[in-house]
Amino acid sequence: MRGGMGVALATTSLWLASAMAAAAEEVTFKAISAFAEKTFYSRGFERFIDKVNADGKGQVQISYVGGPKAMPPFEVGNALKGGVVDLANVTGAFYTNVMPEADAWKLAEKPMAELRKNGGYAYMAALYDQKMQAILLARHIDNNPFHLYLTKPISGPDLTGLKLRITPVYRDFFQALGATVVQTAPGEVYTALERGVVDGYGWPITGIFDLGWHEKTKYRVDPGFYSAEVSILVNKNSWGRLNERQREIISAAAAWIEAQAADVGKENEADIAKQKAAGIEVITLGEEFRTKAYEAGWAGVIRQSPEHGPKLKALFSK
Ligand code: 173
Repeated sequence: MRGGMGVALATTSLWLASAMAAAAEEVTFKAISAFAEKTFYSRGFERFIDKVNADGKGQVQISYVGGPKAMPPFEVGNALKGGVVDLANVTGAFYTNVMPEADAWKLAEKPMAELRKNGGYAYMAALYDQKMQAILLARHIDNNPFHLYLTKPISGPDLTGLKLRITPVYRDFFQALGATVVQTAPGEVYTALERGVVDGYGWPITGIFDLGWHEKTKYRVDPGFYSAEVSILVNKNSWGRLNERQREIISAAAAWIEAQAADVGKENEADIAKQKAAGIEVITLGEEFRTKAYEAGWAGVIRQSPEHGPKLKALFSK
């Protein structure tokens, strides 16, 4: 009896001690998205967060501070690099100030699974390590072409006289076709269209309904070009604070969400139908529109990064 009680007490205190150790070990990461909460480009990140928070109880948790209301999108890269946030959901075009090469993801014509094998991912990982103090955990958006959307029609691949909203994604291409460009965060596109400050904008095939742009959009230009990239990055020092088990929880959620990039094609089709139903007309240009996009895109990456651009082109192109 007494012995049994002693064992029970010892067991209880052991349990208490390990519970306390686990509680003390639990790490909470702060996460930000460069895209508005609950919109298309944040959703994969939000699913990743939910999974980590479910699988990581007592180990690692993610506190999501939200989207551009919490931080301007073009500042997310610097915040991640400096450890102001531990995790970020962001596209390369938003942090070319820190790492110009990041915008080259859009030009990859191979899936991430292949780039993780052929050295393409490893080449970029070294640049993330040096320039961003970061690790790219998962690319959850791929297979998602960009398009030019307009309020006025065009009759060919000549954008002379048009003022277009851009990010670094589209700059070299639209300028090569003669456009005047103005960079804005996604949050400013609606007002720019409403006020007639721009005649159109670059954006991927999905998501124009999220912020109401369909109301102001009359035409979509086909074909699409490149493949939009949105990825989850982690600060290197933050990653260094995790133990093996905590890293495994995050890595498993990252692999799970990266595998879902293959499903983006279904979302593309859904938005194409939705755009049609909204009365957005399609202006179809020849395949040389797309060819020109890649030429201008790679020329831009190589100009920004003469050292790494050509190597990335060799690793990323078909
Ligand atoms: O147009 C943009 O803001 C942009 O660069 C982008 C990149 C990836 C996904 C969505 C938008």
